[in-house]
Amino acid sequence: MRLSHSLVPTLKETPTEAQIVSHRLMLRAGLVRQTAAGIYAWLPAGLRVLQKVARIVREEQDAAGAQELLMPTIQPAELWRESGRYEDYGKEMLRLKDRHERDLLYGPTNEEMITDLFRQSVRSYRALPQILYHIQWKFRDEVRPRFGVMRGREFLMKDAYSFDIDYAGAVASYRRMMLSYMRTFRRMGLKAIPMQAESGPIGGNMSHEFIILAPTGESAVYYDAAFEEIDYSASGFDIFSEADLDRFFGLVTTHYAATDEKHDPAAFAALAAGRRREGRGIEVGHVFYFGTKYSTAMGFAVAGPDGRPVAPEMGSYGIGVSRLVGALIEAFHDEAGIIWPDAVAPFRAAILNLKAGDPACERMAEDLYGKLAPSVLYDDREERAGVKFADADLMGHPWQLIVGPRGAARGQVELKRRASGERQELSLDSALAQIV
Ligand code: 5CA
Repeated sequence: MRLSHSLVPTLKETPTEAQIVSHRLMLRAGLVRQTAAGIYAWLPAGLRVLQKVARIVREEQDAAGAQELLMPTIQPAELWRESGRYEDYGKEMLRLKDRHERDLLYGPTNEEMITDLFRQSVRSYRALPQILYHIQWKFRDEVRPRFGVMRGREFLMKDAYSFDIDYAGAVASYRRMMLSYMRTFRRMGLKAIPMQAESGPIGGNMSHEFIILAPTGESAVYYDAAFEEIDYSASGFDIFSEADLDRFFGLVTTHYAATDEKHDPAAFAALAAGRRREGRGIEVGHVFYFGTKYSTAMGFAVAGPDGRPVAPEMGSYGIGVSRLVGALIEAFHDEAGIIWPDAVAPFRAAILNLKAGDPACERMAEDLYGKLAPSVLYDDREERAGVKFADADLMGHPWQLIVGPRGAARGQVELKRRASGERQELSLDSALAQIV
């Protein structure tokens, strides 16, 4: 992308409405703009991050054997009347009427709809187990939308749903999704800790939240230092082996970790003093096992091995895809701006032409752009070098290719790594070789 002709409205000043660093930086770096309370437009650079996050989520869901589908955002009220949640969900649900006065709603989640899709065509236990997921916009009319995309009203979620014939199968699906989540967050450079959690309006009796540590997080969290030391997503677990899933689940659940809602001060106090950690965290994922709650309420049964009807055991598994963009910035920034991990950066690198109009600089910058487009941002604006440096740091590109008149005369470019600040003078070829 050429910055001179792009909608990347960076801001020098700190917007006053933003209380936390990720919200400030998302506005300042021109990633999003609010269009109504808790509702955001994703501008081109922001959308690229959102899509990279979604792609990692998708790849790890696929690797765990889940199938992608796409359910609509608008749902008929009848489905929710069957489960009893139409009334229960209260004011958080956005209710609509169509021209025929039929009750519709903008989906806050999809348990009812996926159960309905299953009951229409799955008749036998032989078709189970299955896990389905989609990445779709949700709407929850939050009382207090805040912190930008972190607690929005419209937000992008990955939600998956598992169907098993018995409890043992449901537990295996639940653990498989947990391992897949650890791998998903790890690939983004994040360390997520699974913590026991309340299941709230989704229901069920087994639930874990995946928490990223950050001082601005909405939940108070208590955990064993073991989570800082061990990488539980480490390869070595076969995600399709039940024995491996048991071993993984045993490992992550032996150590204490809970949000304030489930905190057990006595169990926490029993940890050695040096191992007790208290902090705050952001919930980036949440998994639930709720058994036959929806299948029973909605009259969904399959023929079991002995021919008798069995209500499938279900679970649901959410990841806050748009919230993750904010959480990533909370985890990766400094005073100058965002420091994107390579895996989710909107652009692999930025090319900064420090002297627009200078023929040698133009030639070199265009040459680099020709070789790297479309994965880089070319700052070809007629701006002072200081402005370009500041915006590149603010936007957080992992690499900066700095083209100035002295270097260009010698065929050299300066390569800066955003995370470390390290700079090197290199030939074009060596610079290109480093950033791939
Ligand atoms: N049906 C279940 C799992 S699919 C469900 O809806 N779970 S949830 O309510 O916990 O939401 C899943 C994830 O969506 C949360 O962990 C969080 O990361 C994200 N999320 C929830 N509410 C919001 C919101 N208002 N703004 C941004 N992200 C949100």
